[in-house]
Amino acid sequence: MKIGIICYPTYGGSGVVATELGKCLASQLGHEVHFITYDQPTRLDFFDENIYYHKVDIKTYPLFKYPPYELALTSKMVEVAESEQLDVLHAHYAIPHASAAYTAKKILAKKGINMPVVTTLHGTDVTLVGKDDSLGPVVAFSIDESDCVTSVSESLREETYQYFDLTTDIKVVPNFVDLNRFTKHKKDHFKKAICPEGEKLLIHVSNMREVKRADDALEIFKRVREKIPCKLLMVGDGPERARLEEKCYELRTCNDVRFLGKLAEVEEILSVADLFLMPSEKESFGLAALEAMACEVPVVSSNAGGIPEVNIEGVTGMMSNVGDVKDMAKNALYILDDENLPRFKENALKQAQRFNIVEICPQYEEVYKEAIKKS
Ligand code: GMT
Repeated sequence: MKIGIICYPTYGGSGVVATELGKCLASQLGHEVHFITYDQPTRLDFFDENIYYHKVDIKTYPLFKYPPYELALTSKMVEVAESEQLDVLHAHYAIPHASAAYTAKKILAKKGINMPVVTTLHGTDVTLVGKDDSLGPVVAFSIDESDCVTSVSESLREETYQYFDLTTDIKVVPNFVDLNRFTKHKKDHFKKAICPEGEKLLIHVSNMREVKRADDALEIFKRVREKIPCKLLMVGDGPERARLEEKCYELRTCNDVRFLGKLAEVEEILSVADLFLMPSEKESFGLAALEAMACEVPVVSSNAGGIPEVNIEGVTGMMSNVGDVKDMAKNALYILDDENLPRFKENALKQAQRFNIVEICPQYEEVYKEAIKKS
């Protein structure tokens, strides 16, 4: 198949899932994959004969207070679909990709080209941004008009039906992890450098937006540090980062907290961590937690959204209500106890193996076939 993938090229979840899926479809399953986006996707930094990247060129003009990205994207989809003779367009994250794909489909139909559209819902495109009145009607319409719709968790599927009055069937295709890349790497020298006295190492990885409640990670760490020697790594970057760094000074923990920014090879640092913190307000799936688990790191998290589908209570980690940092700290101390840690680590890996990309990727292949048949 020739597959067009429309996604955000950023470090965050939906872009990562779209890129890893495209890589797998091309390298493992022999499809031709065309990424259509405004920048080189973060994890697409190599050559593969079956992978193409088409950059959306956004024109500015003094009249435009807001450059018309959606129109430029739609035009690029039409151009690529026609010139590369695509079989299917796969929009990752509904806004504005699903509505752009809908318009592209209509334009292509006028040219006598049938173009099936698959939309994958990732989370905030429904639960935060999508349900807002300013976008809701278009988001609901374009989801309903897609030939096939998938969501990354059961919880997101349910929430989507709660928020929108839809007639379409949403199929759950869970997120996945590349177990060849996300595996425990031998990086003992990292651990020695970060935790010279054998301290326990906690880690938080996110795009540091408000919804991640990274403050809570700092609060949990403060409480854990009162009981056992430990260090915290804060990985990623985002609008909250400067404030979070300030907060470490307020909490008087900055000697033991390091902000590392965005890391291209996050699996290397995950490999030396003992516990992953995901206190999110909302989380449709929690890909960052899954990647940590694949590196044998158990998870202390909130029980928001789809997290319970990934982090199994008392098995791969523990969960608390959103904002209950006291309970999360208690759970962290329980897991970090040398009596318990090896069991949690082992279980985390076993659970991650259930989300092996090699098994999940063909599920998307089936969705494409269904969309082609339907349209
Ligand atoms: O979490 C974010 O802010 C990024 C966002 C995205 O779309 O890039 O992540 C969402 O999609 C990920 C991949 O499907 C999921 O693992 C995340 O749970 C989801 N985030 C939220 O629902 C807040």
